[in-house]
Amino acid sequence: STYAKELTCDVLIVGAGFGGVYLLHKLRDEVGLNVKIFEAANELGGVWRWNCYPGARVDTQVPIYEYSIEKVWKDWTWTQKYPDFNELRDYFIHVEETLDIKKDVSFNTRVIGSQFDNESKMWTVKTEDGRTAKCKYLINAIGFAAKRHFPDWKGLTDFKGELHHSSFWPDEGVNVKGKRVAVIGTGSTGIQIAQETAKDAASVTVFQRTPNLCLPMRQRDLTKEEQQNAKGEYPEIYRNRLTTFAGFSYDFVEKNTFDDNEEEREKFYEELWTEGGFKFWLANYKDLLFDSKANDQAYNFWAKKTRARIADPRKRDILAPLKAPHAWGTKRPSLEQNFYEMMDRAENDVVNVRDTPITEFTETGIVTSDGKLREFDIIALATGFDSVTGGMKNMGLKDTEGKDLAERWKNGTWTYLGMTCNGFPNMFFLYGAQGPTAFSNGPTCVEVQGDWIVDAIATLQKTGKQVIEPTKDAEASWHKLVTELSDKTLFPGTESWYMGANIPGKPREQLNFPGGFPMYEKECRNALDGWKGFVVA
Ligand code: NA7
Repeated sequence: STYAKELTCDVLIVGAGFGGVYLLHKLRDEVGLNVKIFEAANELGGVWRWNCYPGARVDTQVPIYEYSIEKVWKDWTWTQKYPDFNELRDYFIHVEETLDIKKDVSFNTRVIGSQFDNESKMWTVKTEDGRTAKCKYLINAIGFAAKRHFPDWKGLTDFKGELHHSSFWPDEGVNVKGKRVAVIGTGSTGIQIAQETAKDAASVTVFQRTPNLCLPMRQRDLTKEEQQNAKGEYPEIYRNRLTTFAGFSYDFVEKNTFDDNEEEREKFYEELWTEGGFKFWLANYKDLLFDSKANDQAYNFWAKKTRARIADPRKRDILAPLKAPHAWGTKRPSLEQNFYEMMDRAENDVVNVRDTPITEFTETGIVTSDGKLREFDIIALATGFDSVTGGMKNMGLKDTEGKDLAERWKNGTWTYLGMTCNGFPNMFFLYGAQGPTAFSNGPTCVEVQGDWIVDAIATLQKTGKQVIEPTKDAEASWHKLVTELSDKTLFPGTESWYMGANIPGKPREQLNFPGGFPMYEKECRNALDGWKGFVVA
Protein backbone atom coordinates (compact mmCIF):
# COMPACT_ATOMS: atom_id res chain seq x y z
CA SER A 1 0.00 0.00 0.00
CA THR A 2 1.05 3.55 -0.69
CA TYR A 3 -0.37 4.85 2.58
CA ALA A 4 1.70 6.25 5.35
CA LYS A 5 1.64 4.81 8.85
CA GLU A 6 -0.75 7.55 9.87
CA LEU A 7 -3.53 8.96 7.77
CA THR A 8 -6.14 11.62 8.46
CA CYS A 9 -9.28 12.06 6.39
CA ASP A 10 -12.87 13.25 6.68
CA VAL A 11 -14.43 9.88 6.01
CA LEU A 12 -12.93 6.42 6.26
CA ILE A 13 -14.89 3.63 4.63
CA VAL A 14 -14.20 -0.01 5.42
CA GLY A 15 -14.82 -2.19 2.39
CA ALA A 16 -14.54 -1.61 -1.37
CA GLY A 17 -17.52 -3.56 -2.62
CA PHE A 18 -20.70 -2.13 -4.12
CA GLY A 19 -21.41 -0.13 -0.94
CA GLY A 20 -17.98 1.33 -0.23
CA VAL A 21 -17.30 2.29 -3.83
CA TYR A 22 -20.67 4.05 -4.12
CA LEU A 23 -20.09 6.06 -0.96
CA LEU A 24 -16.55 7.01 -1.88
CA HIS A 25 -17.75 8.31 -5.22
CA LYS A 26 -20.65 10.30 -3.77
CA LEU A 27 -18.88 11.75 -0.74
CA ARG A 28 -15.68 12.57 -2.59
CA ASP A 29 -16.97 13.68 -5.99
CA GLU A 30 -20.30 15.25 -5.02
CA VAL A 31 -19.90 16.41 -1.42
CA GLY A 32 -16.21 17.25 -1.81
CA LEU A 33 -14.86 15.46 1.26
CA ASN A 34 -11.53 13.76 1.72
CA VAL A 35 -12.52 10.08 1.67
CA LYS A 36 -10.44 6.89 1.87
CA ILE A 37 -11.25 3.19 1.80
CA PHE A 38 -9.53 0.40 3.71
CA GLU A 39 -10.09 -2.93 1.99
CA ALA A 40 -8.91 -6.35 3.17
CA ALA A 41 -8.75 -7.84 -0.33
CA ASN A 42 -6.40 -6.84 -3.15
CA GLU A 43 -9.04 -5.52 -5.54
CA LEU A 44 -12.40 -3.75 -5.75
CA GLY A 45 -15.58 -5.81 -5.79
CA GLY A 46 -16.23 -7.04 -2.26
CA VAL A 47 -18.06 -10.36 -2.38
CA TRP A 48 -17.25 -10.57 -6.11
CA ARG A 49 -13.58 -10.33 -5.27
CA TRP A 50 -13.80 -13.15 -2.71
CA ASN A 51 -16.31 -15.45 -4.37
CA CYS A 52 -14.64 -17.20 -7.27
CA TYR A 53 -15.91 -20.70 -6.58
CA PRO A 54 -17.19 -22.65 -9.60
CA GLY A 55 -20.56 -21.33 -10.70
CA ALA A 56 -20.51 -18.16 -8.57
CA ARG A 57 -23.22 -16.03 -10.07
CA VAL A 58 -25.62 -13.30 -9.00
CA ASP A 59 -29.29 -14.07 -8.33
CA THR A 60 -30.61 -10.65 -9.36
CA GLN A 61 -30.99 -9.74 -13.02
CA VAL A 62 -29.22 -6.81 -14.66
CA PRO A 63 -29.75 -3.87 -14.97
CA ILE A 64 -31.27 -4.06 -11.47
CA TYR A 65 -28.01 -5.51 -10.21
CA GLU A 66 -25.71 -2.61 -11.09
CA TYR A 67 -25.18 1.03 -10.19
CA SER A 68 -27.81 3.54 -11.28
CA ILE A 69 -24.98 6.03 -11.90
CA GLU A 70 -25.48 7.15 -15.50
CA LYS A 71 -21.84 7.48 -16.48
CA VAL A 72 -21.32 3.90 -15.29
CA TRP A 73 -24.31 2.24 -17.02
CA LYS A 74 -24.14 4.36 -20.16
CA ASP A 75 -21.29 2.42 -21.80
CA TRP A 76 -21.58 -0.91 -20.11
CA THR A 77 -23.26 -4.05 -21.40
CA TRP A 78 -23.46 -7.56 -20.01
CA THR A 79 -23.43 -10.89 -21.81
CA GLN A 80 -26.01 -12.58 -19.58
CA LYS A 81 -29.10 -11.69 -17.59
CA TYR A 82 -27.54 -13.18 -14.42
CA PRO A 83 -23.79 -12.52 -14.79
CA ASP A 84 -21.13 -14.69 -13.19
CA PHE A 85 -18.31 -13.51 -10.93
CA ASN A 86 -15.89 -13.05 -13.83
CA GLU A 87 -18.20 -10.60 -15.49
CA LEU A 88 -18.83 -8.79 -12.20
CA ARG A 89 -15.07 -8.45 -11.77
CA ASP A 90 -14.88 -6.94 -15.25
CA TYR A 91 -17.68 -4.60 -14.27
CA PHE A 92 -15.61 -3.31 -11.36
CA ILE A 93 -12.74 -2.65 -13.80
CA HIS A 94 -15.19 -0.54 -15.79
CA VAL A 95 -16.33 1.17 -12.58
CA GLU A 96 -12.70 2.00 -11.84
CA GLU A 97 -12.17 3.40 -15.34
CA THR A 98 -15.27 5.55 -14.96
CA LEU A 99 -15.09 6.71 -11.36
CA ASP A 100 -11.35 6.59 -10.56
CA ILE A 101 -11.81 4.93 -7.20
CA LYS A 102 -8.59 3.05 -6.55
CA LYS A 103 -6.36 6.06 -5.95
CA ASP A 104 -8.20 6.42 -2.63
CA VAL A 105 -8.22 2.76 -1.63
CA SER A 106 -5.66 1.06 0.55
CA PHE A 107 -5.84 -2.64 -0.38
CA ASN A 108 -4.67 -5.60 1.71
CA THR A 109 -5.66 -3.52 4.71
CA ARG A 110 -7.72 -5.23 7.37
CA VAL A 111 -9.30 -3.10 10.09
CA ILE A 112 -8.92 -4.64 13.54
CA GLY A 113 -9.99 -1.86 15.92
CA SER A 114 -11.85 1.45 15.92
CA GLN A 115 -12.96 3.85 18.61
CA PHE A 116 -14.40 7.37 18.69
CA ASP A 117 -12.79 9.94 20.98
CA ASN A 118 -15.25 12.37 22.56
CA GLU A 119 -12.54 15.01 23.10
CA SER A 120 -11.12 15.29 19.61
CA LYS A 121 -14.40 14.12 18.03
CA MET A 122 -12.42 11.84 15.77
CA TRP A 123 -12.33 8.10 15.15
CA THR A 124 -9.07 6.23 15.48
CA VAL A 125 -8.95 3.17 13.23
CA LYS A 126 -6.22 0.55 13.51
CA THR A 127 -5.17 -1.97 10.88
CA GLU A 128 -3.71 -5.44 11.14
CA ASP A 129 -0.38 -4.26 9.69
CA GLY A 130 0.06 -1.64 12.40
CA ARG A 131 -1.22 1.51 10.73
CA THR A 132 -3.58 4.14 12.10
CA ALA A 133 -6.16 6.36 10.50
CA LYS A 134 -8.00 9.28 12.06
CA CYS A 135 -11.30 10.36 10.60
CA LYS A 136 -14.39 12.34 11.44
CA TYR A 137 -16.82 9.76 10.08
CA LEU A 138 -16.42 6.01 9.94
CA ILE A 139 -18.52 3.97 7.52
CA ASN A 140 -18.58 0.18 7.66
CA ALA A 141 -19.42 -1.11 4.20
CA ILE A 142 -18.39 -4.68 4.85
CA GLY A 143 -21.46 -6.47 3.50
CA PHE A 144 -23.53 -9.13 5.21
CA ALA A 145 -21.18 -12.02 4.52
CA ALA A 146 -17.84 -10.83 5.87
CA LYS A 147 -17.43 -13.60 8.43
CA ARG A 148 -17.28 -17.15 7.14
CA HIS A 149 -18.88 -20.03 8.98
CA PHE A 150 -16.88 -23.22 9.49
CA PRO A 151 -18.74 -25.75 11.63
CA ASP A 152 -16.23 -27.20 14.11
CA TRP A 153 -16.35 -30.78 12.86
CA LYS A 154 -13.96 -33.25 14.39
CA GLY A 155 -10.99 -34.02 12.16
CA LEU A 156 -11.61 -31.19 9.71
CA THR A 157 -7.87 -30.62 9.37
CA ASP A 158 -7.09 -34.35 8.98
CA PHE A 159 -8.52 -34.51 5.48
CA LYS A 160 -5.66 -35.09 3.03
CA GLY A 161 -7.49 -34.06 -0.14
CA GLU A 162 -8.35 -30.49 -1.06
CA LEU A 163 -10.79 -28.65 1.19
CA HIS A 164 -12.01 -25.12 0.49
CA HIS A 165 -14.62 -22.81 1.94
CA SER A 166 -16.61 -21.21 -0.87
CA SER A 167 -15.42 -17.70 -0.09
CA PHE A 168 -11.74 -18.77 0.12
CA TRP A 169 -11.76 -20.60 -3.19
CA PRO A 170 -8.30 -20.45 -4.82
CA ASP A 171 -8.19 -17.68 -7.42
CA GLU A 172 -6.49 -19.97 -9.91
CA GLY A 173 -9.37 -22.47 -9.56
CA VAL A 174 -9.44 -26.13 -8.59
CA ASN A 175 -9.19 -28.90 -11.15
CA VAL A 176 -12.19 -31.14 -10.52
CA LYS A 177 -11.80 -33.21 -13.69
CA GLY A 178 -12.41 -36.84 -12.85
CA LYS A 179 -12.44 -36.09 -9.11
CA ARG A 180 -14.90 -37.15 -6.42
CA VAL A 181 -16.32 -33.91 -5.05
CA ALA A 182 -18.30 -33.37 -1.84
CA VAL A 183 -20.35 -30.22 -1.34
CA ILE A 184 -21.52 -29.47 2.20
CA GLY A 185 -24.41 -27.04 2.39
CA THR A 186 -27.30 -26.27 0.07
CA GLY A 187 -27.55 -22.49 0.21
CA SER A 188 -27.17 -20.60 -3.05
CA THR A 189 -23.47 -21.31 -2.91
CA GLY A 190 -23.74 -25.08 -2.47
CA ILE A 191 -26.26 -25.37 -5.30
CA GLN A 192 -24.01 -23.38 -7.65
CA ILE A 193 -20.84 -25.31 -6.80
CA ALA A 194 -22.56 -28.68 -7.19
CA GLN A 195 -24.17 -27.68 -10.48
CA GLU A 196 -20.94 -26.37 -11.98
CA THR A 197 -18.43 -28.97 -10.74
CA ALA A 198 -20.70 -31.80 -11.91
CA LYS A 199 -19.85 -30.81 -15.48
CA ASP A 200 -16.30 -32.16 -15.04
CA ALA A 201 -16.14 -34.14 -11.82
CA ALA A 202 -16.38 -37.94 -11.65
CA SER A 203 -19.11 -37.52 -9.03
CA VAL A 204 -20.70 -34.89 -6.84
CA THR A 205 -22.14 -35.73 -3.42
CA VAL A 206 -24.22 -33.03 -1.76
CA PHE A 207 -24.57 -33.07 2.03
CA GLN A 208 -27.95 -31.52 2.64
CA ARG A 209 -29.43 -30.50 5.99
CA THR A 210 -32.33 -28.51 4.60
CA PRO A 211 -33.50 -28.74 0.99
CA ASN A 212 -33.10 -25.52 -0.94
CA LEU A 213 -36.48 -24.77 -2.48
CA CYS A 214 -34.79 -23.56 -5.67
CA LEU A 215 -36.37 -21.61 -8.47
CA PRO A 216 -35.54 -21.93 -12.17
CA MET A 217 -33.16 -19.13 -13.13
CA ARG A 218 -34.05 -19.00 -16.82
CA GLN A 219 -30.66 -17.62 -17.72
CA ARG A 220 -30.55 -15.80 -21.01
CA ASP A 221 -27.80 -14.30 -23.19
CA LEU A 222 -28.14 -10.57 -23.73
CA THR A 223 -27.11 -8.76 -26.87
CA LYS A 224 -25.40 -5.37 -26.95
CA GLU A 225 -28.15 -4.02 -29.18
CA GLU A 226 -31.06 -4.92 -26.95
CA GLN A 227 -29.27 -3.36 -23.98
CA GLN A 228 -28.32 -0.19 -25.87
CA ASN A 229 -31.91 0.14 -27.07
CA ALA A 230 -33.23 -0.19 -23.53
CA LYS A 231 -30.89 2.39 -21.94
CA GLY A 232 -33.50 5.13 -22.33
CA GLU A 233 -35.64 3.28 -19.80
CA TYR A 234 -32.91 2.80 -17.20
CA PRO A 235 -33.60 5.94 -15.14
CA GLU A 236 -37.20 4.85 -14.79
CA ILE A 237 -36.22 1.27 -13.96
CA TYR A 238 -33.96 2.56 -11.18
CA ARG A 239 -36.62 4.89 -9.81
CA ASN A 240 -39.18 2.12 -9.90
CA ARG A 241 -37.15 -0.31 -7.80
CA LEU A 242 -37.75 1.91 -4.81
CA THR A 243 -41.49 1.49 -5.15
CA THR A 244 -41.19 -2.28 -4.73
CA PHE A 245 -40.82 -4.33 -1.57
CA ALA A 246 -37.41 -5.82 -2.39
CA GLY A 247 -35.98 -3.27 -4.81
CA PHE A 248 -36.57 -5.30 -7.96
CA SER A 249 -38.44 -4.50 -11.19
CA TYR A 250 -41.49 -6.43 -9.98
CA ASP A 251 -43.51 -6.73 -6.81
CA PHE A 252 -46.12 -8.84 -5.03
CA VAL A 253 -49.53 -8.62 -6.69
CA GLU A 254 -52.41 -6.86 -4.94
CA LYS A 255 -54.29 -10.10 -4.49
CA ASN A 256 -54.40 -12.90 -1.95
CA THR A 257 -53.87 -16.53 -2.85
CA PHE A 258 -57.47 -17.59 -2.31
CA ASP A 259 -58.93 -14.61 -4.16
CA ASP A 260 -58.29 -16.79 -7.19
CA ASN A 261 -59.87 -20.20 -7.72
CA GLU A 262 -57.69 -23.24 -8.21
CA GLU A 263 -57.53 -22.95 -11.94
CA GLU A 264 -56.68 -19.23 -11.90
CA ARG A 265 -54.08 -19.83 -9.22
CA GLU A 266 -52.43 -22.61 -11.20
CA LYS A 267 -52.32 -20.38 -14.25
CA PHE A 268 -50.77 -17.52 -12.28
CA TYR A 269 -48.14 -19.76 -10.66
CA GLU A 270 -47.36 -21.22 -14.06
CA GLU A 271 -46.73 -17.74 -15.50
CA LEU A 272 -44.37 -16.81 -12.67
CA TRP A 273 -42.59 -20.12 -13.03
CA THR A 274 -42.12 -19.69 -16.76
CA GLU A 275 -40.73 -16.19 -16.35
CA GLY A 276 -38.24 -17.50 -13.81
CA GLY A 277 -35.86 -15.81 -11.40
CA PHE A 278 -37.35 -14.51 -8.18
CA LYS A 279 -40.76 -13.85 -9.74
CA PHE A 280 -42.35 -16.86 -8.06
CA TRP A 281 -41.02 -15.40 -4.78
CA LEU A 282 -41.35 -11.62 -5.07
CA ALA A 283 -44.12 -11.20 -7.66
CA ASN A 284 -46.39 -13.81 -6.08
CA TYR A 285 -49.65 -13.28 -4.17
CA LYS A 286 -49.21 -10.69 -1.44
CA ASP A 287 -50.09 -13.16 1.36
CA LEU A 288 -47.40 -15.68 0.33
CA LEU A 289 -45.11 -14.84 3.24
CA PHE A 290 -47.90 -14.10 5.74
CA ASP A 291 -50.44 -16.89 5.53
CA SER A 292 -49.36 -20.48 5.98
CA LYS A 293 -52.32 -21.91 4.04
CA ALA A 294 -51.48 -19.63 1.12
CA ASN A 295 -47.86 -20.62 1.47
CA ASP A 296 -48.78 -24.33 1.32
CA GLN A 297 -50.34 -23.75 -2.08
CA ALA A 298 -47.10 -22.26 -3.38
CA TYR A 299 -45.11 -25.09 -1.84
CA ASN A 300 -47.31 -27.74 -3.41
CA PHE A 301 -46.87 -26.14 -6.81
CA TRP A 302 -43.10 -25.96 -6.25
CA ALA A 303 -42.94 -29.60 -5.17
CA LYS A 304 -45.02 -30.79 -8.09
CA LYS A 305 -42.79 -28.99 -10.59
CA THR A 306 -39.56 -30.03 -8.95
CA ARG A 307 -40.40 -33.65 -8.16
CA ALA A 308 -41.25 -34.17 -11.81
CA ARG A 309 -37.61 -33.47 -12.63
CA ILE A 310 -36.18 -36.20 -10.37
CA ALA A 311 -36.69 -39.83 -11.40
CA ASP A 312 -34.90 -41.48 -8.46
CA PRO A 313 -37.56 -41.76 -5.69
CA ARG A 314 -35.06 -41.62 -2.79
CA LYS A 315 -33.35 -38.51 -4.12
CA ARG A 316 -36.72 -37.00 -4.97
CA ASP A 317 -37.92 -37.30 -1.38
CA ILE A 318 -34.75 -35.75 0.00
CA LEU A 319 -34.42 -32.88 -2.49
CA ALA A 320 -38.10 -32.03 -2.90
CA PRO A 321 -40.15 -33.70 -0.14
CA LEU A 322 -43.92 -33.88 -0.42
CA LYS A 323 -44.28 -32.10 2.90
CA ALA A 324 -42.78 -28.62 3.14
CA PRO A 325 -39.64 -28.54 5.33
CA HIS A 326 -40.47 -24.89 6.15
CA ALA A 327 -42.68 -22.17 4.78
CA TRP A 328 -41.79 -21.63 1.14
CA GLY A 329 -39.68 -18.50 0.56
CA THR A 330 -38.70 -17.94 4.20
CA LYS A 331 -35.14 -18.88 3.22
CA ARG A 332 -33.63 -17.22 0.17
CA PRO A 333 -34.30 -19.60 -2.74
CA SER A 334 -31.36 -20.34 -4.99
CA LEU A 335 -31.80 -19.81 -8.71
CA GLU A 336 -30.81 -23.12 -10.27
CA GLN A 337 -30.09 -23.98 -13.89
CA ASN A 338 -30.04 -27.78 -14.10
CA PHE A 339 -29.53 -28.74 -10.47
CA TYR A 340 -32.25 -31.38 -10.23
CA GLU A 341 -31.43 -33.16 -13.49
CA MET A 342 -27.78 -33.14 -12.46
CA MET A 343 -28.55 -34.61 -9.02
CA ASP A 344 -30.70 -37.29 -10.63
CA ARG A 345 -27.73 -38.71 -12.55
CA ALA A 346 -26.40 -42.00 -11.17
CA GLU A 347 -22.89 -40.74 -10.36
CA ASN A 348 -24.19 -37.89 -8.18
CA ASP A 349 -25.81 -38.26 -4.79
CA VAL A 350 -27.45 -36.42 -1.92
CA VAL A 351 -26.89 -37.33 1.73
CA ASN A 352 -29.56 -36.21 4.17
CA VAL A 353 -27.51 -34.91 7.09
CA ARG A 354 -30.68 -33.93 8.96
CA ASP A 355 -31.15 -37.69 9.56
CA THR A 356 -27.48 -38.68 9.63
CA PRO A 357 -25.34 -35.67 10.62
CA ILE A 358 -21.67 -35.45 9.81
CA THR A 359 -19.73 -36.80 12.80
CA GLU A 360 -16.15 -36.43 11.63
CA PHE A 361 -13.69 -35.97 8.82
CA THR A 362 -10.96 -38.54 8.19
CA GLU A 363 -7.86 -38.44 5.97
CA THR A 364 -9.95 -39.70 3.08
CA GLY A 365 -13.45 -38.41 3.57
CA ILE A 366 -16.53 -37.73 5.65
CA VAL A 367 -18.22 -39.96 8.24
CA THR A 368 -21.91 -39.63 9.05
CA SER A 369 -23.71 -40.72 12.22
CA ASP A 370 -24.74 -44.04 10.67
CA GLY A 371 -21.03 -44.91 10.67
CA LYS A 372 -20.71 -44.66 6.91
CA LEU A 373 -17.47 -43.23 5.46
CA ARG A 374 -17.67 -41.62 2.03
CA GLU A 375 -14.36 -40.89 0.33
CA PHE A 376 -13.53 -37.77 -1.67
CA ASP A 377 -10.73 -35.95 -3.47
CA ILE A 378 -12.18 -32.48 -2.98
CA ILE A 379 -14.51 -31.09 -0.31
CA ALA A 380 -16.29 -27.76 -0.80
CA LEU A 381 -17.59 -26.17 2.37
CA ALA A 382 -20.60 -24.12 1.35
CA THR A 383 -21.62 -23.65 4.97
CA GLY A 384 -22.27 -19.95 4.68
CA PHE A 385 -21.56 -17.05 6.98
CA ASP A 386 -22.20 -15.58 10.37
CA SER A 387 -24.50 -13.47 8.25
CA VAL A 388 -25.55 -9.88 8.68
CA THR A 389 -24.06 -9.21 12.14
CA GLY A 390 -20.92 -11.42 12.16
CA GLY A 391 -18.71 -8.99 10.26
CA MET A 392 -19.42 -5.94 12.40
CA LYS A 393 -18.99 -7.99 15.59
CA ASN A 394 -15.60 -9.12 14.39
CA MET A 395 -13.73 -5.91 13.57
CA GLY A 396 -12.81 -4.55 16.99
CA LEU A 397 -15.44 -1.84 16.97
CA LYS A 398 -15.48 -0.16 20.41
CA ASP A 399 -18.06 2.23 21.82
CA THR A 400 -16.95 5.49 23.45
CA GLU A 401 -16.52 3.65 26.76
CA GLY A 402 -14.38 0.93 25.26
CA LYS A 403 -17.02 -1.79 25.12
CA ASP A 404 -16.92 -3.93 21.99
CA LEU A 405 -19.94 -3.98 19.68
CA ALA A 406 -19.84 -7.78 19.95
CA GLU A 407 -20.48 -7.41 23.68
CA ARG A 408 -23.28 -4.87 23.18
CA TRP A 409 -24.92 -7.18 20.63
CA LYS A 410 -24.33 -10.38 22.59
CA ASN A 411 -28.00 -10.94 23.38
CA GLY A 412 -29.53 -9.11 20.46
CA THR A 413 -28.88 -6.48 17.84
CA TRP A 414 -29.45 -2.77 18.38
CA THR A 415 -29.38 -0.21 15.59
CA TYR A 416 -31.31 2.82 14.49
CA LEU A 417 -32.55 2.65 10.88
CA GLY A 418 -30.15 -0.22 10.27
CA MET A 419 -27.40 2.36 9.69
CA THR A 420 -26.33 3.84 13.03
CA CYS A 421 -25.72 2.69 16.61
CA ASN A 422 -25.96 4.29 20.02
CA GLY A 423 -22.50 4.50 21.62
CA PHE A 424 -20.86 4.88 18.21
CA PRO A 425 -21.07 8.58 17.27
CA ASN A 426 -20.37 9.55 13.66
CA MET A 427 -20.48 5.92 12.58
CA PHE A 428 -22.66 4.61 9.78
CA PHE A 429 -22.95 1.17 8.22
CA LEU A 430 -24.86 -0.24 5.30
CA TYR A 431 -26.10 -3.54 3.93
CA GLY A 432 -26.13 -4.91 7.46
CA ALA A 433 -28.29 -5.48 10.51
CA GLN A 434 -31.88 -4.24 10.55
CA GLY A 435 -31.65 -2.72 7.08
CA PRO A 436 -33.42 -4.18 4.01
CA THR A 437 -30.27 -6.30 3.36
CA ALA A 438 -31.46 -9.89 2.91
CA PHE A 439 -34.86 -8.86 1.55
CA SER A 440 -33.29 -6.93 -1.29
CA ASN A 441 -30.34 -6.92 -3.68
CA GLY A 442 -26.98 -5.33 -2.98
CA PRO A 443 -26.82 -2.42 -5.43
CA THR A 444 -30.35 -1.21 -4.67
CA CYS A 445 -29.88 -1.47 -0.94
CA VAL A 446 -26.52 0.32 -0.84
CA GLU A 447 -27.79 3.13 -3.04
CA VAL A 448 -30.84 3.77 -0.86
CA GLN A 449 -28.81 3.64 2.34
CA GLY A 450 -25.80 5.32 0.75
CA ASP A 451 -27.85 8.30 -0.42
CA TRP A 452 -29.25 8.69 3.08
CA ILE A 453 -25.77 8.58 4.65
CA VAL A 454 -24.49 11.09 2.10
CA ASP A 455 -27.38 13.45 2.84
CA ALA A 456 -26.89 13.06 6.59
CA ILE A 457 -23.16 13.84 6.39
CA ALA A 458 -23.63 16.70 3.92
CA THR A 459 -26.24 18.27 6.20
CA LEU A 460 -24.02 17.93 9.25
CA GLN A 461 -21.14 19.54 7.37
CA LYS A 462 -23.30 22.37 6.10
CA THR A 463 -24.77 23.16 9.51
CA GLY A 464 -21.41 22.99 11.24
CA LYS A 465 -22.42 20.11 13.53
CA GLN A 466 -19.67 17.91 14.91
CA VAL A 467 -21.35 14.81 16.25
CA ILE A 468 -24.38 12.63 15.45
CA GLU A 469 -25.51 9.68 17.56
CA PRO A 470 -28.84 7.87 17.79
CA THR A 471 -30.54 7.61 21.17
CA LYS A 472 -31.18 4.33 22.95
CA ASP A 473 -34.90 5.04 22.67
CA ALA A 474 -34.62 5.36 18.92
CA GLU A 475 -32.85 1.99 18.81
CA ALA A 476 -35.52 0.43 20.99
CA SER A 477 -38.31 1.66 18.74
CA TRP A 478 -36.47 0.49 15.60
CA HIS A 479 -36.01 -2.92 17.18
CA LYS A 480 -39.71 -2.98 18.04
CA LEU A 481 -40.71 -2.03 14.49
CA VAL A 482 -38.47 -4.70 12.96
CA THR A 483 -39.82 -7.32 15.37
CA GLU A 484 -43.46 -6.38 14.94
CA LEU A 485 -43.21 -6.39 11.15
CA SER A 486 -41.41 -9.71 11.24
CA ASP A 487 -43.86 -11.32 13.65
CA LYS A 488 -46.67 -10.77 11.16
CA THR A 489 -44.77 -12.87 8.60
CA LEU A 490 -43.85 -16.55 8.36
CA PHE A 491 -40.11 -15.79 8.67
CA PRO A 492 -39.76 -16.32 12.46
CA GLY A 493 -41.04 -19.89 12.12
CA THR A 494 -38.09 -20.96 9.97
CA GLU A 495 -34.53 -21.72 11.01
CA SER A 496 -32.55 -19.49 8.69
CA TRP A 497 -29.73 -16.98 8.62
CA TYR A 498 -32.38 -14.26 8.27
CA MET A 499 -33.25 -15.12 11.88
CA GLY A 500 -29.70 -15.81 13.11
CA ALA A 501 -30.51 -19.52 13.33
CA ASN A 502 -27.59 -20.82 11.25
CA ILE A 503 -24.93 -20.12 13.85
CA PRO A 504 -24.94 -22.16 17.07
CA GLY A 505 -25.64 -19.89 20.06
CA LYS A 506 -26.54 -16.81 18.02
CA PRO A 507 -29.56 -14.93 19.40
CA ARG A 508 -32.77 -15.69 17.50
CA GLU A 509 -34.16 -12.45 16.05
CA GLN A 510 -35.09 -10.89 12.74
CA LEU A 511 -31.81 -9.46 11.39
CA ASN A 512 -33.29 -7.60 8.43
CA PHE A 513 -35.87 -4.87 8.00
CA PRO A 514 -38.93 -6.71 6.69
CA GLY A 515 -41.11 -3.71 5.77
CA GLY A 516 -39.98 -3.22 2.18
CA PHE A 517 -38.22 -0.29 0.50
CA PRO A 518 -41.08 2.23 0.40
CA MET A 519 -41.61 2.01 4.16
CA TYR A 520 -37.88 1.90 4.84
CA GLU A 521 -37.14 5.01 2.79
CA LYS A 522 -39.98 6.86 4.43
CA GLU A 523 -38.73 6.02 7.94
CA CYS A 524 -35.19 7.07 7.07
CA ARG A 525 -36.21 10.29 5.34
CA ASN A 526 -38.46 11.22 8.30
CA ALA A 527 -35.48 10.87 10.60
CA LEU A 528 -33.46 13.38 8.55
CA ASP A 529 -36.19 15.92 9.10
CA GLY A 530 -35.22 17.52 12.43
CA TRP A 531 -32.87 14.62 13.27
CA LYS A 532 -35.64 12.51 14.77
CA GLY A 533 -34.09 9.85 17.03
CA PHE A 534 -30.63 11.44 17.01
CA VAL A 535 -28.64 13.68 19.28
CA VAL A 536 -26.79 16.12 17.05
CA ALA A 537 -24.35 18.61 18.53
P1 NA7 B 1 -26.21 -20.19 3.34
O1 NA7 B 1 -27.37 -19.80 2.55
O2 NA7 B 1 -26.14 -19.78 4.77
O3 NA7 B 1 -26.08 -21.78 3.25
C1 NA7 B 1 -25.27 -22.53 4.11
C2 NA7 B 1 -25.61 -23.98 3.99
O4 NA7 B 1 -24.74 -24.74 4.84
C3 NA7 B 1 -27.03 -24.29 4.43
O5 NA7 B 1 -27.59 -25.22 3.52
C4 NA7 B 1 -26.83 -24.91 5.80
O6 NA7 B 1 -27.85 -25.83 6.16
C5 NA7 B 1 -25.52 -25.63 5.62
N1 NA7 B 1 -24.87 -25.89 6.90
C6 NA7 B 1 -24.38 -24.98 7.78
N2 NA7 B 1 -23.89 -25.58 8.86
C7 NA7 B 1 -24.09 -26.90 8.66
C8 NA7 B 1 -23.82 -28.05 9.44
N3 NA7 B 1 -23.24 -27.94 10.64
N4 NA7 B 1 -24.15 -29.26 8.93
C9 NA7 B 1 -24.75 -29.35 7.72
N5 NA7 B 1 -25.03 -28.31 6.94
C10 NA7 B 1 -24.71 -27.10 7.41
O7 NA7 B 1 -24.86 -19.66 2.67
P2 NA7 B 1 -24.52 -19.45 1.12
O8 NA7 B 1 -23.07 -19.17 1.04
O9 NA7 B 1 -25.04 -20.54 0.30
O10 NA7 B 1 -25.34 -18.17 0.70
C11 NA7 B 1 -25.36 -16.99 1.44
C12 NA7 B 1 -26.12 -15.91 0.74
O11 NA7 B 1 -25.21 -15.23 -0.09
C13 NA7 B 1 -27.20 -16.35 -0.19
O12 NA7 B 1 -28.45 -16.42 0.39
C14 NA7 B 1 -27.20 -15.29 -1.28
O13 NA7 B 1 -28.05 -14.23 -0.95
C15 NA7 B 1 -25.82 -14.78 -1.27
P3 NA7 B 1 -29.28 -25.30 6.71
O14 NA7 B 1 -30.00 -24.74 5.51
O15 NA7 B 1 -28.98 -24.23 7.73
O16 NA7 B 1 -29.95 -26.47 7.29
